[in-house]
Amino acid sequence: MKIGITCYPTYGGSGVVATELGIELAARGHEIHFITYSQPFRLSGRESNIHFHEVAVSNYPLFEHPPYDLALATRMAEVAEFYSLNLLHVHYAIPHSVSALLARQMLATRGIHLPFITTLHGTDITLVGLDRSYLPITKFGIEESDGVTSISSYLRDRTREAFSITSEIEVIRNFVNCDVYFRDPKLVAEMRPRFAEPNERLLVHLSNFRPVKRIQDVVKVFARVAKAMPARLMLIGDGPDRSVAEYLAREHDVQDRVHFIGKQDNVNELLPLADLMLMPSEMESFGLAALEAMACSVPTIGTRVGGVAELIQDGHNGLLFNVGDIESMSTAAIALLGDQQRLEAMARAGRKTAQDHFCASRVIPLYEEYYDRVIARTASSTM
Ligand code: GMT
Repeated sequence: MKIGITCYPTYGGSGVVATELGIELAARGHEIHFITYSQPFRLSGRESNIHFHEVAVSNYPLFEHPPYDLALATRMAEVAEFYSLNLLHVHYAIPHSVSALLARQMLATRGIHLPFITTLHGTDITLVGLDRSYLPITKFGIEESDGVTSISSYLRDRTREAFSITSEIEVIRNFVNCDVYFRDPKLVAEMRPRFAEPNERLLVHLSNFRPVKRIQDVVKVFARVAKAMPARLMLIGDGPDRSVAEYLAREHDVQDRVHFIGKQDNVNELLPLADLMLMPSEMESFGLAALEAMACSVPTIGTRVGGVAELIQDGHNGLLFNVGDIESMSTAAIALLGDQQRLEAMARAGRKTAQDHFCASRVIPLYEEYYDRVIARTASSTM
C-alpha cells in the first residue's frame, strides 16, 4: 500500500506512535509518505520505503496566524496525486482530520479517490477538542473521516460521550517494538555508571514536561525516595514545566541527584538503565512512556486515569494511585525499591505484558487489516 501519514513531528506521544507506525509499515513493504512541517524526530531520513514531504507555510504580513491547515491540505492533495496514495492516515484530530477532509474533497473534484483515517490520541478529545472554538469542527472532522481509531477503549468511550459520536471507532492500542525496547544487560553495565553509582537506585521520568504530566509530583516523590535510600532521577524530555522541576529539585535539595538530560532520540537505550519509572500524570489516554519502560523491564508507578489501567494492572506489572497522592506513591516506591525480588517480578510481568499484548508485531497487522477494510468499504461506496 502507499500510505500518507500526518502527525505532530516534534516531541509527543502521538508523533512517536505515528512515526513508529510508519517505520514498521515500511519494514513490512508499504510505501510511506510523511506529510508534516518538519521531519519526524525518530526518523533518520535514511529508512527505505519512507519519504518525507515538508509542509511549508508561507507567511504574509496580513496573517497574524499563518494558515497551516490549508498548506497541509494542499500538500496532502499534491502528494496523494503525485505518488498515487491509497490512503491518508492522520494522527491527532486537530487540525489534521479537517486538512485531510479538504484534501479528499479537492481530489474528488478531479476524480481521485483518497480515503482518510483519523487516529485519536488524547487531548485532541479530552482537552483541546472540548474547547468551544474547536469542538464543532473536531466532531465534524471525526464524523467525516472514512475510518477512526483510538489508542484505548477509554478514549473511544470518551469520544462518543463528549462529541455524541455514534459511528464506529476502532480501538487499536499503542505498541512498542519489543526487539528495540528491551533490557540488554551488557548495555546497562556499560551505560548505567554514567547516571548512578552501583549502590544507588535510578528512577526515570519521560515526557514533554507539560502540566498534564505533573512533573512536580515526580520531583516530590523522588525527594522522598532519596531521603530513604541512595537514589538518582533521570528526567528525559523537555517542555514548559522544566524550570518548575529545576526549582523544586533545589527546594528539596536534590538538585545534585537529578539528571535533566533533555530531549533524547534513543530512549530505548536509556529506559533500561532505570529501576523504576514515575508517571504521575493528571491524564493519560494510554501512557506510551510506561509501555516503553515496561518493554525495557522497568515497572511504572502511575496514576489511575484515562486508559492507563488498560496497560498497567495494579500490583502485577506496576502500581497505580490517585492523582496527586504523593505520599502513597513515595511509600510504594520506597517499599518496591527495597524489595529486589518483588521489583524483578514486576519488571518481568511488565515485559511479558508488552510482549503478549503490545508488541509491534501484534499491533501493526491490526492497522493493516483496518486499512484494507476502509479502502474496500470506501471503494465500493464510490463506485
Ligand atoms: O494528547 C496529547 O496531549 C498528545 C499526545 C502526545 O502527542 O503526547 O498524547 C497522547 O497520546 C499518546 C500516544 O498515543 C498517549 O500515550 C498519551 O497518553 C496521550 N496523552 C494524553 O492523553 C494526555
